[in-house]
Amino acid sequence: MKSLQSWPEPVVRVQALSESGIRAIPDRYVKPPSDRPSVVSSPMVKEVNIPVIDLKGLFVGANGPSGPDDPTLRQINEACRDWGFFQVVNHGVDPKLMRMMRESWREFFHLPLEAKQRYANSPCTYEGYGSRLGVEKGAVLDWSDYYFLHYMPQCLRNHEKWPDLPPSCREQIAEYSKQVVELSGRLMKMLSLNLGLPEDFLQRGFGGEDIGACLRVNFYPKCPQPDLTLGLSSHSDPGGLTLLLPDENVPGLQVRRDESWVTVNPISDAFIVNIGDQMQVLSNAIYKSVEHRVIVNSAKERVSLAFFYNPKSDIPIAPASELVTEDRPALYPAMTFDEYRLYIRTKGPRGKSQVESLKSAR
Ligand SMILES: O=C(O)CCC(=O)C(=O)O
Repeated sequence: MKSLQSWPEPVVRVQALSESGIRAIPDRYVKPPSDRPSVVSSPMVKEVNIPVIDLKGLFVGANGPSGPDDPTLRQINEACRDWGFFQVVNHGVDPKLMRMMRESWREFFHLPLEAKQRYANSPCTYEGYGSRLGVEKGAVLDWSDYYFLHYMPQCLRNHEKWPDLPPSCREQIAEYSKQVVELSGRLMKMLSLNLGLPEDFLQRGFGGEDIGACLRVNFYPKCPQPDLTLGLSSHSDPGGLTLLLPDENVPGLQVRRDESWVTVNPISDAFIVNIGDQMQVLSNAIYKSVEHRVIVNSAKERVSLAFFYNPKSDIPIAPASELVTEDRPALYPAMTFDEYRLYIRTKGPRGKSQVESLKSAR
């Protein structure tokens, strides 16, 4: 696609803007009033947290769930159906590695600009160091920079496109991604069982072993006018499952709950798991992806690592026939993930408009 060859305007690094000491953010980052986070102080925002689920009995030194009535499976089931978001603790990924990864990436973003520019990305693949999602000229932008890289499929894994600084970064990415892929695979089994399907069902639906997996590290610099902008606009994740390692000390992620936004309170060494659009399609909307966004603040920068576990990109994803009945016909047409993600790559984050438009098109 021609429009995805290059950025429509010169790229401005948000971190550089923030560090320049400006007192007012440029107009390009000012959101329309309805999208601003000022509702934070309204009574609409509930003081609740997304469910926190302890996977200890399920994964670590255990043989797996005891059966469909397993209490942990039940908690996962309720969280998927009710929230589309939950936090997991005792998940089997090394907490020390998680902390080291986050700190290495923080170090990366604090390297001199020239060191990061070597990895500057283009909208063609989005791989590398970037500062915007979407290629629409004149779009209102988000207050964040990021780094995007592929881990799977194996043919897209290119260590040269991963930062070589700090020196341990590449090694950590490889080990972290391996462990997070394992955890994602286990969660896929739990979700399959909870849909009343064989445990390998969703994995097979995603194309088997050589699925897609990529990492986006988000860096949200301090912002002099946080009430006027967002670190990341409201969106649902286009892929399958997302495992987010948030900044432990700086909340920022907000999850849509009916008409309000719930600010997630991150738990130490936990992952925040959420359902993506492809899982919504495959499960025929039994599981739903949920809109989320990120707010920023003037006192602290924030780093988060979003690991996306996606279907193989060139196979059609459609509602599983096992989940289609007379009462619940297939809600979505088949589409490959490559076709599907062109939307967000072109338009940038836009709430749940894409998956909803597929439904209404029928
Ligand atoms: O930074 C966060 O907490 C959320 C990031 C996110 O939603 C994303 O990368 O898609």
